[in-house]
Amino acid sequence: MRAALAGRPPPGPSRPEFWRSPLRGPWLTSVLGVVLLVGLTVVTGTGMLSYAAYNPGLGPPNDMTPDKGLLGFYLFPWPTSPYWLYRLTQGMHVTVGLVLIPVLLAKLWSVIPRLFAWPPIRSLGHALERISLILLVGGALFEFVTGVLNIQLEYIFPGSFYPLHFYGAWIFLAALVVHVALRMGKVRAALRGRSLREELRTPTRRTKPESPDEDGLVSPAPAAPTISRRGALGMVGLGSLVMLAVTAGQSIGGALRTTALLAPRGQNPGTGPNGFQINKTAEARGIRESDVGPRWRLTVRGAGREIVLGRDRLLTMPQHTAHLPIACVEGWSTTDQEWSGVRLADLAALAGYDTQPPGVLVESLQRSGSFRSAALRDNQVRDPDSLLALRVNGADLSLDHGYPARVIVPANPGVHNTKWVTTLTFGNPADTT
Ligand SMILES: Nc1nc2c(c(=O)[nH]1)N[C@H]1C(S)=C(S)[C@@H](COP(=O)(O)O)O[C@H]1N2
Ligand SMILES: [Mo]
Repeated sequence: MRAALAGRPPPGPSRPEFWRSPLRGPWLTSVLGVVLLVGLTVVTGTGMLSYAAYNPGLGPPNDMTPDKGLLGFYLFPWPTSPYWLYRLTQGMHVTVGLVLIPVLLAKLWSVIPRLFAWPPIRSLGHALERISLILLVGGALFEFVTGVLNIQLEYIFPGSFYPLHFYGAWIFLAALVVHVALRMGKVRAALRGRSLREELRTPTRRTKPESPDEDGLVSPAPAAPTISRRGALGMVGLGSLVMLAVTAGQSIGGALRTTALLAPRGQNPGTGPNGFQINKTAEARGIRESDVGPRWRLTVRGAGREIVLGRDRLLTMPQHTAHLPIACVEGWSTTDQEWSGVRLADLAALAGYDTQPPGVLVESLQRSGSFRSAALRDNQVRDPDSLLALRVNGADLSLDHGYPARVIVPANPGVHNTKWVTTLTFGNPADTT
């Protein structure tokens, strides 16, 4: 049995001569691997920050992964300054992730003969290595696919995006650490074996296969080259540049917004004071005109007190102005908008917390669906730029931007800037961070 398995592989992709590209080899794989490693470090780091930005330590409704255990080891109170922090980190997470797609595909192409290696399992060590590769490749594909689906289509898969993308990331990361540790030596040797500069000067007609390698990446029966390594790397780079060009505008904004052809929220959010991106419209969230008319009231609860205010009353309180962006987990963000309204700290004072206000649970009119409420930490309530906004860019909030009142907090993920607010409950929720 063993001899049969170890013998000649069945016809098809398990035969080394099936794979004929003269470009495949340890050098090309290593170059793509290094680019991917640098990029994925950025994507992973900003992804971990994105998770921390939700302040999951505040418990429900923020925490969508209550069973995270030790995986939350690095969580820290998300700051409110610099106010553009989440705009930057999440813009990078999504943009760099999308830009890496061509590199990831090229890297997988470069190692595909190994997927069919024969015999499939040679030893226990080999079996373990292959399992780690399944977790690595599967984890990478899973993270890219869930990420892209979340920004393009939103939550079409069963369950919530957050736990899937979060736990998937840890599986992927563990497999990546193993992979890098196992391959670092080979990568070094492969990169030393050929000069990048030389390779970038080599045209197709002078392109030669790499020398045979023990991993079987180099074809034993290479076809004549139809493209140079320079050309192949150039195509991947061009693919990444195109991804960058059609997405980065959604985070950078201004005139570039019109170039963000792949951006899910459209390139033209309209004009006027309320002419900036809308995530969920009032209609989509089932907000009724009657809910937000003259009968709308804000309930502020605190240390044994409960106050009910109308919008007119809120407008007679000291109004404060802050220039802040909306930055969504989906990667898009707005440029700074001029919000004005009542400071959250002033509302906390109404509720009995004159100094050092605690955190707050914010609830909206929205009856169901995600993001109808969010918890903010004490540092977020205390920031003088944290507002219950009533107006934006000199006009009343539009219904879609959260009229009669919405939260806006510096560096806060968009999803926690709750629209159509009805209740603020001050007090520190169980903080397990
Ligand atoms: N009540 C409520 N608030 C909400 C949402 C929601 O669906 N319901 N969406 C959030 C998300 S995901 C984002 S990115 C911001 C977007 O704010 P905007 O639509 O005013 O740009 O609002 C947040 N506030
Ligand atoms: Mo969002």
